[in-house]
Amino acid sequence: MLIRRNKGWEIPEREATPEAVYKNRRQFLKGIAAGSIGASAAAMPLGSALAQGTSPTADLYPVTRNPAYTVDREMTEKAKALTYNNFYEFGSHKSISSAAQALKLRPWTVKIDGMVEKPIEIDFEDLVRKMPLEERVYRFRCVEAWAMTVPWSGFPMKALVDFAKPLSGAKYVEMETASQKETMPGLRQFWYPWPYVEGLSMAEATNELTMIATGIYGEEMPKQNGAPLRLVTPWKYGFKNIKSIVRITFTDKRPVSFWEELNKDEYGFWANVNPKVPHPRWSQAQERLLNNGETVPTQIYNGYGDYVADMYKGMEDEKLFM
Ligand SMILES: Nc1nc2c(c(=O)[nH]1)N[C@H]1C(S)=C(S)[C@@H](COP(=O)(O)O)O[C@H]1N2
Ligand SMILES: [Mo]
Repeated sequence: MLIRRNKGWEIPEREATPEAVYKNRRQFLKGIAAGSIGASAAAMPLGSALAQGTSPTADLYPVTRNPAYTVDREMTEKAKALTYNNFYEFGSHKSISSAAQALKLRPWTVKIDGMVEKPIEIDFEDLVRKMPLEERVYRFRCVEAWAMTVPWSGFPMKALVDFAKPLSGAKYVEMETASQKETMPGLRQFWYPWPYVEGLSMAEATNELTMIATGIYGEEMPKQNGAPLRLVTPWKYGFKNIKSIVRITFTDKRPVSFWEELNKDEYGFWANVNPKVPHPRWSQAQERLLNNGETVPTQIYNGYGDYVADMYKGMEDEKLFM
């Protein structure tokens, strides 16, 4: 069996690893997990948590790419997406990837509560094994005007909503990040409204684009990118994409997001990408690609209008774009 060792993410999307190679690689990984191949850790193709023998869910990756969600943009180099991060719990700068390694991932319980038939607490491992995992390549746009293109592994949030069985009166989903005082130095910055929370309308949460990501670049989610599960809403500014979720609450009241609480004039609830609506302190007309520093025009809804614009019909009085 031929294993391609080069990393698909470092070449343009059109040349990236085809599905068949993925599947083979997955078999190969299963072989390693079962101890049937005498490979040393150094020879393993992904340098993943599995290679370190630490994670009980590493066997799930890589997952098959869904070809319906690809973009005409160069994939961001893995090393860049994994070392230029935003995760205020670990520091208010972009170089938090090593600090974030302190995040404690086991046990990881997700609480599903509020307006649901039956509130539950479920272990992350049990949850992820129930969900339909796939890979999707999405653009990602931070409100600070940098952008990347990455392959997320995960499942449609709709699958989780179906699993949670919300009551018909539920209008929003609120999500909350873990608060680990021992591992997260940012929590001592008391002027922030911890824990980090975010919210979506039910229509947004069940939109086909909305993902709960549990991996990236064919591996389990690295801690700095929001392990073990984080939200991905590619048509919204990055801050909506809440990391390291421990609680999902269905409610009839609109949640107040972390950044909205801090400064609602700069960071609104809807936060849909729009080149024509500037941030009060900078333009949103263009964005800088993390990959090569190139500056390109920003697209309305980050290029995903066909999937999402209908949800906002009749909501023109809302501040949909900041
Ligand atoms: N809990 C939590 N989630 C968060 C953040 C954060 O500080 N804390 N930052 C957000 C912002 S502003 C961005 S741009 C993305 C960055 O995700 P990345 O580091 O995987 O690129 O995470 C979002 N999710
Ligand atoms: Mo961001």
